[in-house]
Amino acid sequence: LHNDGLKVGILGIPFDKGQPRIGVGNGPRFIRDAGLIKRIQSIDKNMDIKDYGDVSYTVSKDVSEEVENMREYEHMASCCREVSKNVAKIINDGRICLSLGGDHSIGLGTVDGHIQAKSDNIAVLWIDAHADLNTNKTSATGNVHGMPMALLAKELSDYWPYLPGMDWQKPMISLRNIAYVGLRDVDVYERLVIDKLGITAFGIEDIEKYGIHSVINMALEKVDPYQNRSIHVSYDIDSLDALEAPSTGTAVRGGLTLREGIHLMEMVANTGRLGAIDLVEVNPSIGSASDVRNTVDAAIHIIMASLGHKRQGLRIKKIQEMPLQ
Ligand code: EXY
Ligand code: MN
Ligand code: MN
Ligand code: MN
Repeated sequence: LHNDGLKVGILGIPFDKGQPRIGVGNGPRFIRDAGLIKRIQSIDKNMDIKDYGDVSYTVSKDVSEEVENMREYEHMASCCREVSKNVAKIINDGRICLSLGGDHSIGLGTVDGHIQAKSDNIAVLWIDAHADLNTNKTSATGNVHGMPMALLAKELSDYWPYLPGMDWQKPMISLRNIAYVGLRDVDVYERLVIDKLGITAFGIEDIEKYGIHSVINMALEKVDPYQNRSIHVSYDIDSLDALEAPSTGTAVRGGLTLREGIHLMEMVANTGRLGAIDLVEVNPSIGSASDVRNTVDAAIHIIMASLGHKRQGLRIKKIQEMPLQ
């Protein structure tokens, strides 16, 4: 079979302090132990896959101040700084960066690293039941996994207080280059910001109305109109229906089917411009053993679709490649 030259770098981010439930830090281990690398390799034996291991961090002194209504702020800020460096390095190594969460607060670091490596020229698809668009002023929970989009958005930078130890996090992304897909649990201030700033947002009712295929075409058209940006897919497993992916901290019924999740990733893969994927919020401490198996397996299907797995089977290009002669 042909070698399309795909190079992939895997980064584990066992971070769980962006939300209150234990277990989500074990996401990377469970996803790897379910045979992630073997299954990705099965897509194409010539694919070049490198596992960069897990990110570790220490809370440095310059981040030790507390920020109002941001739980474990200093951990998130310190971890994301390391995440950003690692993601930038993997992309600069010429690889698609696959980050395994961890809770979604790590999206601040992964998107930042991608921005650094591609000098701003990226587009983000945030696939999620939630908008993750609260500031510390609007959040009802203080959980920082509900805030990464608001931290990344250029247009919201005036709505934050000084954030100690976050000076690395620059430049930021314009909301013009992000689109949401799968929203169905949006807080009142998040809705206000989406409407006021005109953020491209496809809720689950839009998927109902237009179908996932048109929704992704519309989303890509908006965030990457000239088809020249490096695409970042930040995939929160809770975008899937709670029956498909039960082992996650903020599950919401009535979500995407796995088929829709796979199809949207196949579409992104077909652009040839995928630069980074995050797969976050898999929590192996929630639900039964079979819930965990189903959730981890769903995550791996989503990842495989993004890296070129074809449900129809791979088409052999040249007759000389036929093994049966
Ligand atoms: N909007 C709620 C909050 O800010 O606490 C819930 C956020 C859940 C965020 C998750 C995983 O995508
Ligand atoms: Mn603390
Ligand atoms: Mn999220
Ligand atoms: Mn979510």
